[in-house]
Amino acid sequence: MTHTIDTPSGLEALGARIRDARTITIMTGAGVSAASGVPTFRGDGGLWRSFRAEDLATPEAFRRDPRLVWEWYDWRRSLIASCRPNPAHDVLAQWSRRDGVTLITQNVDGLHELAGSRDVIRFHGSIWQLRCAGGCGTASQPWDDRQVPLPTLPPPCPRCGGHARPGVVWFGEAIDTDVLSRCLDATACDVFLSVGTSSVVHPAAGLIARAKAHGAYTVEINPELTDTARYLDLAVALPAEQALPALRVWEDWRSPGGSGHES
Ligand code: BV8
Repeated sequence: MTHTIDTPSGLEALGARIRDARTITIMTGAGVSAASGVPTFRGDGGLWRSFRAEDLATPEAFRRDPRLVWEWYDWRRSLIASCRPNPAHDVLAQWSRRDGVTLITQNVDGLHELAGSRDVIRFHGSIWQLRCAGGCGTASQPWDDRQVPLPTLPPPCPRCGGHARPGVVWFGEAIDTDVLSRCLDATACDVFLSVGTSSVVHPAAGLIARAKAHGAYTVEINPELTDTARYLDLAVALPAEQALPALRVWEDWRSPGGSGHES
């Protein structure tokens, strides 16, 4: 039976449970960056030119019209470049300094790293990385490119001159095997928090069920209840930027200065 909390004042017990946990795994989605101004995928106003992510974030769309797909990514990169971490990112950056904490994100925006989180497991890659679309030998070695806007669309692969592609995982593409293995291992934890995700996209959406099967205490932080309700011990129906600071898990929580936010 899922217990629901919808006011910050009811979070003490969860804060204490997290403080006392030996291992904590957090998986975040687009909702954690919403307060930073990064549009979510399936929320209002989150879509671009009425396209759906599922229509553009695919190898087929890229093969059909690489320029259109790159216009979408270049637009997102330009938008994200002006976004800063919010208190949700800042609190998770503080937590990630503790032993036993694993942070997995489905987001490709890099805001967890900007807030100071270390060793972020990027389940779907990074919008700030490119890799050769032609597999000229650099196919598995992405490179960083933070230019906004990009000077040429599609950008060229510096090695073969063919098209580069965004260093993200598209629909129909497999998750990196090492990344997936680390995430599956991390579901064997005391507390699993799913923060700001609609839990629609697999295999990421399946991690909470595995954590539950491992005996983890499972929590969702999302103003909307998602389909994972059947795996939840606790639903926190609050925005992440309110709920995470309100947990006051480690009283010495201070914004690490990366984003200047107070709780
Ligand atoms: C694969 C990178 C196999 C690109 C992304 C099983 C069942 C059903 C379907 C499948 C399945 N297995 C596979 C599939 C197919 C597919 C899939 O899941 N389709 C879905 C749409 C049905 N999955 C795949 O294709 C995956 N690959 O399975 O490969 C394979 C195996 C071997 C060999 C070959 C192939 C790959 C999927 C990866 C897709 N790439 N992103 C890019 O970003 O451009 S997914 C994309 O969606 C983003 O990464 C995003 O993170 C992710 C999930 O979305 P959310 O983060 O949840 O965002 P959303 O807008 O949906 O929700 C936001 C939530 O936040 C809402 O609930 C809202 O209420 C909440 N919120 C809002 N504000 C706040 C908040 N919460 C807290 N605080 C707030 N302030």
